[in-house]
Amino acid sequence: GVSTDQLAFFSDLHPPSSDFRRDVLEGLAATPKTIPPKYFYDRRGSALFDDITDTPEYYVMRTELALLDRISDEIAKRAGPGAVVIEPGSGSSTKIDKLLGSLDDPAAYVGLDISKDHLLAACEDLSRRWPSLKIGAICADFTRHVDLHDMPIPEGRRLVFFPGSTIGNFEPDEARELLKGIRDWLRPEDGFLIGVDRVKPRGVLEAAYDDAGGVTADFNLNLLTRINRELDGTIDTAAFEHRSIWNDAKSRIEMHLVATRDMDFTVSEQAFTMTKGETIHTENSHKFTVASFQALARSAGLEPVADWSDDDSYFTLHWLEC
Ligand code: AVJ
Repeated sequence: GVSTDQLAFFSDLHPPSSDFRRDVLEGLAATPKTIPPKYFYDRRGSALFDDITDTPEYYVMRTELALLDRISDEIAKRAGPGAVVIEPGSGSSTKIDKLLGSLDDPAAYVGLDISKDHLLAACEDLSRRWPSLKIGAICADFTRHVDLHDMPIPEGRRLVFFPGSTIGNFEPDEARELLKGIRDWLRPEDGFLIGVDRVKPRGVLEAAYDDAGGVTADFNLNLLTRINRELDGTIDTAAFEHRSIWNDAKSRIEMHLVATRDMDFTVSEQAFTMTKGETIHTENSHKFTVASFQALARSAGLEPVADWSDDDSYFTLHWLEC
């Protein structure tokens, strides 16, 4: 494992680890069949996600990065000197480096993640790139309420950073609970910067989740390969097709794996049947308008204070306060 020596603190709340086998067996037994998107990210899935961000159709990552560059002065002004950056789901080094590089002498970084290994590796990398920064780590499930009151968070104005439109992966009720949990970390002077992908023409969205090079298709289909490998599955992956579809009523892109013929398979010795055209629903990516996201934030007790968008109105960074 990774050492915790160079960290200012490490708090392990021992979050119950998710159970791939149980979730897949339950999801395949349900109607309609569904598997949570968090299981995309095995080694190959994580590499494929990185490749997705390089496709011409997937505008999300590059739009947010360009926006972060454009508004760096405003972020620095709002955060003030000596900020303590808190990142739930400590993720992309490119984004956190950009944010830290924009700020006026940031004092500390606190990462939170459900995976201890991922968290410690990310914090260790960060400490190598930002040697003078105080770095703390909290192993916890931030989709549940995480109480920071008794934790040794360094003094200073807090800036919670939640980029990437990860919020879009949650159902509205779950998203509200998550935001409420983050609200509880904030004091009146603190800020919360969150990246949110916007509603836009359906063709743009469907292409972003079904690129012509087939990278997103591979990413989606890799879930079946993972099931076969890790759960002793007999799924004929060649008999499935990737589909991305805009659900207007729910304002979300859905990804599915479509069975192209009737079939039987087993996973961990449990038998399943699918009929031609039946799908396994693997991801929802909710999209917001500025107003619909502000309404969600308000319903979680957060106050929208500022927002910035790219010139195409594809993506918005919202600054919220408690
Ligand atoms: C990582 C959840 C933000 O929804 O855009 C990208 C995941 N799935 N292409 C998104 C994803 C397919 C991504 N998030």
